[in-house]
Amino acid sequence: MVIKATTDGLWSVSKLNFVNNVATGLVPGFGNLTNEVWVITWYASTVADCDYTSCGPSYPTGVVDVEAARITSPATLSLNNTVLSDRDGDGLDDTVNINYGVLSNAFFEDLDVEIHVRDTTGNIVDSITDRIAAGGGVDVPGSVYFTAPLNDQYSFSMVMKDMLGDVVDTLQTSPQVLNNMKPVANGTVSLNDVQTWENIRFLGGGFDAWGISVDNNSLPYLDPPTAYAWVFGDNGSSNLKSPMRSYTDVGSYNATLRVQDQGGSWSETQVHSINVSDDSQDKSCWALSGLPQRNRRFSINNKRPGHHKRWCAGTSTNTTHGHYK
Ligand SMILES: [Ca+2]
Ligand SMILES: [Ca+2]
Repeated sequence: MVIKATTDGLWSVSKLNFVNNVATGLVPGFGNLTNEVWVITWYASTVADCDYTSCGPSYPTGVVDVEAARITSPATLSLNNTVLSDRDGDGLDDTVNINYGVLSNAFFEDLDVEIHVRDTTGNIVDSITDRIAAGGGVDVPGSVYFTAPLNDQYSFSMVMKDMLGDVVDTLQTSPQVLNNMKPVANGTVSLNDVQTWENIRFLGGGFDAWGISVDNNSLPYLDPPTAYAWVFGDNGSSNLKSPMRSYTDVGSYNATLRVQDQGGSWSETQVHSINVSDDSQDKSCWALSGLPQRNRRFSINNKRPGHHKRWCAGTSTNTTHGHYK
């Protein structure tokens, strides 16, 4: 779109905004600031339409409809309501849904609503821009969701701009008290079925979701945990992210992981079942059965310094087990 300014006669070019084959442009002060407007368009012809030798009776044609309407007053922004909710179910509200409306008397126009979230100290903690198509004097609803990263009060300032980047309206909400939402523990273990003294890697993982979004079901930030708490079920524990360790005794254990977020909240407990067994005696005895008779007396499994040594002796069908003290 090319427009001519009234005062100095200079031409300026602005791109049209295309949505679903409809292009819109905004002309400032037509008949006042601007006195001439051209829209340049072209027909995207294929070679089959005309290859310069066999164009048929005529060149291909296209039709462009141009509609123009005056925007007699700038679009307005209104706050409909704010709805608090508790995503993590701890009884404390951690999320706010801000519902607003955009009213435009233009035939049609696109408007960018910038929303900034500020904490108690006035720092911007997150921002988003929501493009709203409005017009015809119909109030168009907009909606954003914000989930808090910390226990704090948050206020929301909204700035609506037209396609020329000019501010047409602003809005400010009252502060909303929000609580930190719990992080989620999401660790893994390298082995669930192990032998005694066999090392297991406990891989710590998780995320802390927060931020502003136009979609209720997806938050923009998934921060890594700030702390990890592993409890292994055998009186052992670790605050490392990914500890390596083993179990000394046969049994079934529930290793659990909790993670902490930047706001100091701990996640729900994630459980990993570990089954610890010891079939080393059978293995060594089966191995023995293939040896010559004179060597089949016994084998020793040296488990670790200071621990009982196991022995077994015999054949595959007749074995004896015992412990050296
Ligand atoms: Ca909550
Ligand atoms: Ca959190």
